[in-house]
Amino acid sequence: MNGDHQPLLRRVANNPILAPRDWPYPVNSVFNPGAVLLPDGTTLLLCRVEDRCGISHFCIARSRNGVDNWEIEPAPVLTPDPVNYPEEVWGIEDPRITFVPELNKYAVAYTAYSRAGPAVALALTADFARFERLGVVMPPADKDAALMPKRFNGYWLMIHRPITSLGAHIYISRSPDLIHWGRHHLVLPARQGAWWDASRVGLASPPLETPHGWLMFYHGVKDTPGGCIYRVGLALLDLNEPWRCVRRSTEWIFGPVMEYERVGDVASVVFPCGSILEPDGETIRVYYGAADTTICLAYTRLSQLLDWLEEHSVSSCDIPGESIIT
Ligand code: BMA
Repeated sequence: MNGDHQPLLRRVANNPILAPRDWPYPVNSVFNPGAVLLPDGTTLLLCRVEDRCGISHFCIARSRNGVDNWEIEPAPVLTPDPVNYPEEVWGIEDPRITFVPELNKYAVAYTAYSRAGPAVALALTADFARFERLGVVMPPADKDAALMPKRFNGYWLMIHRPITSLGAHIYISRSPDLIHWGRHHLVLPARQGAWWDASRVGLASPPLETPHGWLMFYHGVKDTPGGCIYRVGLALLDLNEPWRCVRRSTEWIFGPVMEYERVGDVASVVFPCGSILEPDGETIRVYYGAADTTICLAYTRLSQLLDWLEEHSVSSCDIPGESIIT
């Protein structure tokens, strides 16, 4: 399996780094965290925590080295608020964090879940203590979203994954004010047939800015008679026009092989929502949910990913001979 013969992502030995038993209050599972490196060097994970009713909220864990000695806050930091935000009645899930220098705030894009289905909601925070909710920004069914950290030609950009009658593909949309969104543009479609990413694709962690373009981890899903398999692939979006996909990996770079990735509430899932490029500009930490049960960490290197992508990609996001959407 690719990613195992020559692993691009290397798991830390103490995975899972965070598990339900570590939590200071009773929970079912902890997974799919957003991640950010704070100015003082602390790593902050905004963890998705599923309670023992099945409803998710967010809780913060902090660590000096991003690997161990996590300090978990004694109570949730953001819980569903169905009175004011009915779209959250069945929980809030899968936060993805972007620091936005223009606002001097972090933007947290997350899934708000209700009987209408999953929707994308956005909140702003300066301190991860108080959050300003902007409400639903992409109506159901939509998820797997992150805000790009700056404006392009005056417009904010949001990566997200609507489900339409044509399938579950990655889009970028534009907004003048973070509230009103339009000009929806297909960026990266699911492939077809037997491909590893044929059933659905979605953003993994928010893309990393490199001189060569925005490096994007994405998840791809394959439906099999034994259930879904969630794996991770790579794409490179144009630096100035990120709605243009420049390269897309043919193979996945990371898949569920360890027991903690194979066995859990949802089997065979690796699901990154946060990655951190360290100050050396080279080391990348990828935080991911394993089997919808625990939080794990893998390391990789930026130059290695870019070199690999050169050799293992198609130079557009379509596949020659397979027109997916016309
Ligand atoms: C996706 C999301 C993730 C979850 C994954 C596997 O659709 O809901 O939160 O980790 O499915 O169950």
